[in-house]
Amino acid sequence: MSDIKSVLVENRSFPPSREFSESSRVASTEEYEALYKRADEDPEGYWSEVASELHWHKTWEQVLHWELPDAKWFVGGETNLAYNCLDHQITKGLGDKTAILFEGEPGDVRKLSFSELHAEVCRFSNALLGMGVVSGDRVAIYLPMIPEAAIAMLACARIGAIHSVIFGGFSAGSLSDRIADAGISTVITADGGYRRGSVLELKKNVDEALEKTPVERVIVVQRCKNEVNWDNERDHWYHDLMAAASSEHQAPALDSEHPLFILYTSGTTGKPKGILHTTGGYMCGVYQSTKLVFDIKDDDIFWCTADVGWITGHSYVVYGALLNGTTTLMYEGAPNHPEPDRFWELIAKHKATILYTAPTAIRAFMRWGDTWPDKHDLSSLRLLGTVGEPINPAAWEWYRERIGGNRCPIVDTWWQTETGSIMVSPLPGAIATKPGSCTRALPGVSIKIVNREGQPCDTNAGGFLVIDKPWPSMLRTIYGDHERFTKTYFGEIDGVYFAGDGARCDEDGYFWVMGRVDDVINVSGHRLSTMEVESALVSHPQVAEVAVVAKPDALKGQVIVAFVTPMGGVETSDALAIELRQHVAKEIGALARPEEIRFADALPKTRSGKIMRRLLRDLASGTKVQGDVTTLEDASVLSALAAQHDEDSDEA
Ligand code: 7RM
Repeated sequence: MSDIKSVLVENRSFPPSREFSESSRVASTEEYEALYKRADEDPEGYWSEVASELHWHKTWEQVLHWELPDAKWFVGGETNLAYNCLDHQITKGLGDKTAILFEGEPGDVRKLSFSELHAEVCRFSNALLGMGVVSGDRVAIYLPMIPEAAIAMLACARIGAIHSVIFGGFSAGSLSDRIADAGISTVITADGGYRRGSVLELKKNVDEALEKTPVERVIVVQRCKNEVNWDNERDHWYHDLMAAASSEHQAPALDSEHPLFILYTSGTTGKPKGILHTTGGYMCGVYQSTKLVFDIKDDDIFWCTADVGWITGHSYVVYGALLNGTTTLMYEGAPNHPEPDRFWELIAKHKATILYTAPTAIRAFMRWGDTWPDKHDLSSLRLLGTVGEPINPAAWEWYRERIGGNRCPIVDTWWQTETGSIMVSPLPGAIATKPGSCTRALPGVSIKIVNREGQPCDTNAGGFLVIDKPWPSMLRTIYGDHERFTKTYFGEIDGVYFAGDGARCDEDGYFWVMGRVDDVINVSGHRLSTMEVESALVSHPQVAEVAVVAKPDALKGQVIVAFVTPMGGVETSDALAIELRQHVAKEIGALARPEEIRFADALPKTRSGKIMRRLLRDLASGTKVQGDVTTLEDASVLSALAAQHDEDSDEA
């Protein structure tokens, strides 16, 4: 882990302004504090009360079994997440209520009530079972943001198959790596998906991926009537399977610790980690956090704009909303198609009450100008949320004013793929907000800022964000690599979960997250590892060595700058730089494409041969190279790189 100081930036602090939300569930700071205290003193009591609000086929015998780093929640309990999302809601009388409100990029709208969604999920559960998919099988879902993505997830959860959703923007290569790592038996995909007016060739990527890593079966949803290649032995149309399947299915009782899903996320190495979540604890975490943070009301239309390929889509587009009997709005396409007001049009048209999105999107909207949101009636909104990266106060204020009409509280939610659900966030109506701070920990969640030795940091002093008590929705392992799990999360600071973020806690007990302290970078709210991008670049035949660093960016938070030493005899050119950028997009996906390629005859290294990334970071961001360079092996390398940069900036 790198030095914490490198990520600390000065943050302006605004005087607390109380956010009002009429009759909010937790109605005051005092109430929040009492609830927090109660949960902190007796976490098991608190979480068992939460769990009691859900349906269990069999009640647990023990709330928590904790043997660091291994947690088991609701031991001996049996439940079914899909049952809780569907059957249980129907029992409560919500059968006719809209569960999924979908709009495709071309403008097609579909509404599925809880009863209709239940029938679809049962049908697909039967279809999967009929093909031989059994409990514990791993199923990859590589779909656009269409209702079938939620149906596929819920059907897997219902029969106990472990889903692994792979974001549609990932390349065939990334798909293949994940299929191999998870031992996938079945892939669910589509003939295509709409994005910015064109068709994403999902099935084609799957075909390419499966050349390297074959699976037993592929199920294809017809979305675009796009022509696709077909393997009669392996490929099945979703609509054929559904037409033949019964809509009756009894949800089986699954052990509380039954594996629910694997979701890949970037770590410090080149190989993404398969984060494994289990059933009962994850269910309680997402249920309760949705309810408290978004202060869910019966008539909410909840729009979380994340793709289901990310944890935010899992926990808040699908599971958290449905567990609360809430209507979830799903949109397939780009925010600026056909015009930059698509989001505002959607909100006005569908009367969305909650908008939950990423700071990078907010900054893009700001850039596109106020005229776009101003054209639409956004008065249905009552609450705004952000997630994925720290939000800069200017974006926060714009969001509050232009989108929320100075009326809607903003919940800045800190959490991770690994935490499963929101850990730190204001509760609307109960916690005053400060732009840029995710404020305070949710009840039942214990966050500390500590130094490397695990000692608490002073007020406002930067340190490492850790979680010092187990929580229900915590990851249980890295799939297939429990040792890496233990080392990554519990091996850095003794006895606590290490999140990999630097943060400080202010005089009011508010948390300010500064960013990653490891080699994970955050481009537009998406996690990438520098090594992952480096491996992609060195796989190009003309590349000898490469170092990838992040550079701060006003729109995307961070962008990727790659320092590349070409193979001997290779002529560097703009064309080669373009080709290398393309190569990364092809190897990983467009989200990993470097913003900038800088060629260098050599990279700055220490005498022991370590690349001095700190220097490269300074070079990339155009700040003067700071600190000690006495260990630099060949100082001429640095001056050559610096000179190159000066030339670059002269051009600009
Ligand atoms: C939900 C999600 C996790 C990393 C995390 C942070 C950063 C997320 C915030 C944030 C500041 C926030 N999962 N992060 N939310 N930083 N304020 N509200 O994003 O696994 O993809 O990323 O994202 O660095 O460690 S994730």
